[in-house]
Amino acid sequence: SAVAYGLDAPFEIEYHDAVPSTNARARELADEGASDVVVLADEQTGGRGRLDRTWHSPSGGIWLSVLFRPDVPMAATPVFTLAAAVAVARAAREAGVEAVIKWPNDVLVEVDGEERKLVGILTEMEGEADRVSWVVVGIGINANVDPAALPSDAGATSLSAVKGAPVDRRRFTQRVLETFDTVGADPEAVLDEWREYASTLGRRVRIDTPGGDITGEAVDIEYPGSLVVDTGEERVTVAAGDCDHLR
Ligand code: BTX
Repeated sequence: SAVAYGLDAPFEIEYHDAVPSTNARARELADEGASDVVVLADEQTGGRGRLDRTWHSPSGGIWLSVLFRPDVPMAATPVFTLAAAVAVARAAREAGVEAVIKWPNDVLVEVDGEERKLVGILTEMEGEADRVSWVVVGIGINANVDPAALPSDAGATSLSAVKGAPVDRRRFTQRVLETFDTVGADPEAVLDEWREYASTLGRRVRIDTPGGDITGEAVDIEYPGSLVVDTGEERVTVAAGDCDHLR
């Protein structure tokens, strides 16, 4: 429970020393009818990224999934993923790590002139187009993790590596959950704070979308999380895709 973990969080906490995947466990709880639960683990033995990729989750990280049942249509859910990125970026900044957000939800920090990944976010949901049944937002934070324990080609780093000292995981987790809970309920506030931390806006980007590549200047983010790109000829609104910063 939240009390057992020493967290005064707006959700009930189910803590595991080790679990295959907090997202998988949260989905199980969703199938049992639960809501407003956070599954939290010190280590994941089968952590997952998008498209069934592996998410390395050694002991010392903050691996968590928030299960909730918002009264929103499917199309509104990207804003929760942005809210998670905002919550972690804010907590990192409070802890002295200048985190930035790359569209849509990569939380990065610059190390030796290169943007390195601190966090991965995986949102899953079920329900009808006009109303979701549940949403699970999985947040993987490389907190007190040796980057050598992470895949070398992933361009990863950790809070402890950037700070040169471990972070207080309990406090960090609490701040992330508080911000997610408060900001996440207000889409305009999410977009405003996202703009404040964004490293993508004002940059030249190339986005690999199902309909082909789009290249141009990223000028804004729009509800529920689309990037507005000025291609020189027109402004296009991109809902999803892999984004590269070109300069
Ligand atoms: P993604 O598909 O964007 O990123 C996955 C890729 O990131 C991998 O292919 C690998 O290259 C790289 N990678 C793997 N582990 C790490 C790491 N620890 N740090 C940085 N880079 C890494 C991003 O997927 C979504 C990840 C969500 C993880 C959370 S943890 C809690 C919850 N439970 C669960 O199983 N997944 C989520």
